[in-house]
Amino acid sequence: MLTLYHNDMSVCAQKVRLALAEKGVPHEARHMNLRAGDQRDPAYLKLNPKAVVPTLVHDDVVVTESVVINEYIDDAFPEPPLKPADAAGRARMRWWTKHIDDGIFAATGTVSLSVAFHHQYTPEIIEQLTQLRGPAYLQRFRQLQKGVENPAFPDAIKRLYKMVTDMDAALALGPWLVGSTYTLADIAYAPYITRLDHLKFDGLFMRHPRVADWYERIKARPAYQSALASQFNAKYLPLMDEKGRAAWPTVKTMLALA
Ligand SMILES: N[C@@H](CCC(=O)N[C@@H](CS)C(=O)NCC(=O)O)C(=O)O
Repeated sequence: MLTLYHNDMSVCAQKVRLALAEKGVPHEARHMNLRAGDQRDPAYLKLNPKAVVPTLVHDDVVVTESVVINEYIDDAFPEPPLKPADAAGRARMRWWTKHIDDGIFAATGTVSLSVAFHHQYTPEIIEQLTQLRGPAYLQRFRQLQKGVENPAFPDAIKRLYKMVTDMDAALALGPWLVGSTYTLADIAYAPYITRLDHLKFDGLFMRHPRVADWYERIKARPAYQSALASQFNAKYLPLMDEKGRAAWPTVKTMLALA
């Protein structure tokens, strides 16, 4: 029995859905409404004390942290393999997935919330999350509400642009991030480039044709269509589109892009 607790637009959950879809593993998907507070339900907190998605439950095994979950999926369901066969390739793959936890996820949160998602948070949600996560959360939220004027925004944008240029350099060496094989690294980055696309910040990667081509090949995979595209939230897309377009001139200036 395999159950995935997830959310349609969560980048962390999207990469787990993608791994399960590539494997064709049957599972029960339980969608968590993060704005309604499903992640704070006491029963869920027992599985995931941080009150975040995703969480994978496989029989009596509970796995949290999306990078760890995807490695677990590849170990528990070996076909088709999503890790390179050799040690050097696996190290390279983990270099990519580690950088998500080391900065790319946080930068994506800062950018997405500053530009678009903070508009969805009611005072009640902010209050509940502050109770759960502590006063530092409220302080951070007040900064996010400043939009592109959030003092953390320029560094977050620069981090995401570095992600794109790192990908571009890697893709000069082969069709996928770790050479000739599609791996958990490609799966992990698919939601992040998708987020830039949804925010209409595609100007960050369209100037790098190798990344643009990688994204086209990712989107063409049946797993992307079933696990991501068909589940995009119809309310979030226009919000990201509208707010992202308005922010783009500032982003361009910050990166001194032509
Ligand atoms: N490092 C964790 C991060 C999980 C995380 O923060 N998930 C976000 C969605 S991408 C979440 O559940 N947020 C809950 C909230 O907004 O209250 C992972 O990779 O699984």
